[in-house]
Amino acid sequence: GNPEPVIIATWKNEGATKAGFDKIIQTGKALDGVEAGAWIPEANPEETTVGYGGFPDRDGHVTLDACIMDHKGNAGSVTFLEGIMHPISVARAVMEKTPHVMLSGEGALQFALSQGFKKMDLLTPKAKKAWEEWKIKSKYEPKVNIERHDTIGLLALGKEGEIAGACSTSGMAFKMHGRVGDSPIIGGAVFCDDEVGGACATGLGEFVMKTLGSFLIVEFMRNGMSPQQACEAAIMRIVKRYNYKEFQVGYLAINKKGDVGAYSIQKGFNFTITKNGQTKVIESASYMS
Ligand code: SD4
Repeated sequence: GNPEPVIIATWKNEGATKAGFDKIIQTGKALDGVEAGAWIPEANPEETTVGYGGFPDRDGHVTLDACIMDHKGNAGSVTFLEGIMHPISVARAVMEKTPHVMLSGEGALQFALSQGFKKMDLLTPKAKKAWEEWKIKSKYEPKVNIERHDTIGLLALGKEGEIAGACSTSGMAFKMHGRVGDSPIIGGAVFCDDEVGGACATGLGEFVMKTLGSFLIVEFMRNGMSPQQACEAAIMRIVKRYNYKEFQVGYLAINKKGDVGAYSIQKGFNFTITKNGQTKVIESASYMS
């Protein structure tokens, strides 16, 4: 028989995994679960790294990246999108309603509006204040584990044992205008292959993009590694080649049996899992102690 439905998310995101799990119980589908999970931080103004309430770029624009992938290998993504609270659902619409994989910026916004999404101002007073304080020194320095909550990556197994993944973010705070990270990159922040499993990423997107981390993890699993071993091997790719000392990347992986793995460069990464209706936050092992 199929394994029990399970959903995992980067960081402490109990609201997201519970909402995603409930959705899987309702519709049966992993894809619905990861989308419903991403909605929670996207709509939460207190979450300063995803959707509404996300910190802006250095020019004061909240620009969103998101992607989604299903068990058939379909994928959709939006990048540099402004003014839409739920970029994950726009990414899903790109996947389901267009012949394309990725829409960007103004074109992504036009598409979203044509699909009935409503435009709104995503810059909250809290995020605006943080930006104004940042502007005094205007120094871009991505911080490790700035917050407990961060870019959300999600992976789920649905009722048929099928796999899906999603990711949603406002990107690195105070990034250059136009900067796009790993979060909308299929194979970077998310990859699923229904024969093998799935992976997702959080942290410094530049490292994830340069090593195509989630694709790499799935390929490692295809070649026989466990989800845990595959996450560790993908972190080692970064550590071997780049100056990782000040930076964080965290990976999650799941295989078709529902076994999960997690690994990060720095201490402080964790993830949330909901299965059998139970939700737990688990600390990840890390390369640096
Ligand atoms: C990015 N990976 O834009 C995202 C940001 C992130 O923890 O995950 N922050 O690079």
